[in-house]
Amino acid sequence: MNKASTRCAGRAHWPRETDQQIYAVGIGSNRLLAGLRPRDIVQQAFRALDTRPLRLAERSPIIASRPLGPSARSYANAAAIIVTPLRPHAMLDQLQAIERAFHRRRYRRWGARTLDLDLLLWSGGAVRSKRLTVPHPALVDRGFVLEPLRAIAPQWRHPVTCLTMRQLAFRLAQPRPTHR
Ligand code: A4P
Ligand code: MG
Repeated sequence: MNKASTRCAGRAHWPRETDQQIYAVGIGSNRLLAGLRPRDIVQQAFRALDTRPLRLAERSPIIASRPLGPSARSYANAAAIIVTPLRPHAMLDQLQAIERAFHRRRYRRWGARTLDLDLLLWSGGAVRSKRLTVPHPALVDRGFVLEPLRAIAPQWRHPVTCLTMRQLAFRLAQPRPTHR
C-alpha cells in the first residue's frame, strides 16, 4: 500500500486474500468483429476477464455512449472488478493479450477499436511508469467510464482526489457554469 491509498481509506469491500490484487477495468468497443456488435464483444470480454489468473468479481451494466474523439460510431462501455494475483504491469500485459485476441489493432489514437481495456484503479493505490499510469488519468472526466464504474464500486476512493466513484460521477453530472 502506498501513502495515497492509505490516506484514502475505505476503498473496497471485496473479500481479499493477502496475495490478491483488486482492479477496476474499463471496457469499450465500437467496431464489429466477425458479425458481433460492440455490445456482444463487451459480453465476451467479461468472459475473457473471468479466465485464470483473472476472476471477475463484479460486472457493470453495458451502456451505449456517444464517441469522444474522431470516431463516428457509438461505443458500448462497461466496467469490471477483477481479483487476481497479478501485479499492475503483469495485469496490463494480460489486458493487452485479451485485446489482441479480439483482433484489436492500434491504427491511430482514439480510432475505432474492437476492444479497449483500460486499467482504471488498483487496490494498491497509484502507479506511474512509462507504460502505465493508474488511476487512469481520464477516469475523472469521462461519464462513459464513471457511470458503469459507479454502479459496481460506488465507495471505492480515487487515491489522488480521495473522492468516491459515486462522488466523482455526481460531480461530473452537475451542470457547469458557462462563460460569457
Ligand atoms: N497505458 C498507460 N496507462 C494505462 C492504463 N491505466 N490502462 C498505456 C491501459 N493502458 C495504459 O493505450 C496506449 C498505451 O497506454 C498502452 O500501450 C499502455 O502502455 P492504447 O489502449 O493502446 O491506446 P488508446 O486506447 O487509443 O489511447 P488512450 O489514450 O488509452 O485512449 P483511451 O483513453 O482509452 O480512450 N468514446 C466513448 N464514448 N467510449 C470510449 O470507450 N474510448 C476512447 C479511447 C476514445 N473515445 C471514447 C472511448
Ligand atoms: Mg486504452
